[in-house]
Amino acid sequence: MAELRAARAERSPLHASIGAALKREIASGRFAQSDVLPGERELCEMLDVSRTTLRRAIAALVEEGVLVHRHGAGTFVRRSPPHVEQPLSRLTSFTEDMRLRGLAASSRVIERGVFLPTPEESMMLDIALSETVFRLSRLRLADGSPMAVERAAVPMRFLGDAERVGDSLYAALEASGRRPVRAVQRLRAVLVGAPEAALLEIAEGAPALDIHRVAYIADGRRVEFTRSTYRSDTYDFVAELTLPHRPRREGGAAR
Ligand code: 16G
Repeated sequence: MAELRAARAERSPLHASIGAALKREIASGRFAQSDVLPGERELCEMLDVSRTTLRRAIAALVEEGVLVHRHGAGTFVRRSPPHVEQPLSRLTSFTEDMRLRGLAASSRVIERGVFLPTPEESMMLDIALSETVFRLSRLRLADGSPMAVERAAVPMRFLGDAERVGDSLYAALEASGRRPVRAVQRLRAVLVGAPEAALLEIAEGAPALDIHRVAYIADGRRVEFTRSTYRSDTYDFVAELTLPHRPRREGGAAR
């Protein structure tokens, strides 16, 4: 902390010097063990600064993305999330994808239950508005870092019992013999709104990938409609492209 105190002697505005010194401490791994910053009072004492100066320094670091406020839990050092390359041609689940990469998948449930479908869900799943769906909205994390917000809907008739859904939706579908075998996915770039930004721990208005997946079981019925928002700095979606088959013209080479 000697360095932090020395920051006071620097000539730039005090909160900026304190912010820069805090950044150096973070980079040196000082707070890495718990990831949580000490409380305001402790930091003020350590740095010998007022709460106002400390708050300004911390607010600037939150704005920069170095620190993150978690409601009711404190201010954390933002760990850089894992970066993942995801082939677009494989129909795998989040849990499987993370396991394959040696990362621990976890979820924070935002909404879970059996509901009547929204008009969009009924249309995308090709079911009547009177048929119930199991809706599961989750923040998906890899090694504790937020990667995506996923809002899935599955017609109840394919699940039987919603209680059977544990950590993995695809594992539950597999267990009921209804694992999707094919899916159509649409990706587009979006700017995240405040609620998703807070969950993903990125700034409001930051770019993200919006993905809609409609998945089918072997007999062609739709089993899943999921809308996801993926952080743009965590995923590279990779697609393999091949030249379409072109019939040769009679007596000559294909154009
Ligand atoms: C993937 C799928 C999502 C599916 C989830 C199941 C994309 C864009 N999305 O994240 O549609 O619901 O896996 O994961 O790939 P789980 O079995 O771990 O719950």
